[in-house]
Amino acid sequence: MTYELILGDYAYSSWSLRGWLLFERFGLPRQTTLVNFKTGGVPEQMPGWAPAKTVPAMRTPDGAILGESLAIAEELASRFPDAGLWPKDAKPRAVARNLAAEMHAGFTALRSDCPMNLRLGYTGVAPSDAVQADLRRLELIWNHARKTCQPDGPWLCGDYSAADAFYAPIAARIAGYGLSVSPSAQAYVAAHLADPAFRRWRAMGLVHGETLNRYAQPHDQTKWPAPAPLPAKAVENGAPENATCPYSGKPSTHLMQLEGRIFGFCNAFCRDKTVADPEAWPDFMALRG
Ligand SMILES: N[C@@H](CCC(=O)N[C@@H](CS)C(=O)NCC(=O)O)C(=O)O
Repeated sequence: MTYELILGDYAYSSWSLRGWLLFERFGLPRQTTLVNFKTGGVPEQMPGWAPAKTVPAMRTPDGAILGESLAIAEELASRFPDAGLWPKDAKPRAVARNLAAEMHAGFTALRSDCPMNLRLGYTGVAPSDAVQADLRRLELIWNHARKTCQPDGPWLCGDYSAADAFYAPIAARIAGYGLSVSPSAQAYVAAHLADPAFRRWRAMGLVHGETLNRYAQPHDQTKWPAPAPLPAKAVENGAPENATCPYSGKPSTHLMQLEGRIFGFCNAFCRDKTVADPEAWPDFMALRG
């Protein structure tokens, strides 16, 4: 028995992104299933997960069900004390916990006016006063965290922690809606957009699931505001240089072309998520050399 994780749509489910990052970013084992945001209600698609009724939800090997992402973070930190979900030192750990808790409880204007959509960016967005107040609050608490924790790198409290996982979808909203923030907040947003784990999630969101009109916003659309991925494409014919899929070890059946070379994968999803952003996938990049 391992940990089970149930998630929503990669492109639109910001809470699912948080739950997934808590596992993916800290190398934790899990078996993942997805609900389909197009075909019906979330609770109806989670029979057997009660009392959880939203995604993400986690079932522990001993059968506890957690439907709150903050509780998932705390429980994983208790059960995997060496994984580094929270900073080791007491003071940055306290700051990180407070950041995650404030995210879990707040920023309702930003969350409701700017729903996460990893498939596109918007331009010319005029944020409401309430969204601007949320942005000012983010600047304040992010700056406070940096001042208190003095991190060497881009993350808020030292090494990447659960607090950063909680703010990854906020970074995606700031970037995706082109919201104006200070240079230091912009650098934090850019760190999330460049983070390979975030990029893996987004790559899956580009190729799995459909565009859902209910998330469409009345703004002009633009490209996702991050550097373009390596120019890969799916191809039908060719001789792959790898006989087996870099992810599963199964025979190569689905082909991708990159930089004049042909690579093989064991199924369309493995191929297409790699086409979407080759550099996000360490096992593929090791193959590419
Ligand atoms: N409190 C939950 C919130 C999760 C949540 O609202 N998830 C959304 C998807 S992003 C959901 O499942 N919505 C479906 C619904 O409310 O029926 C958490 O911390 O994880």
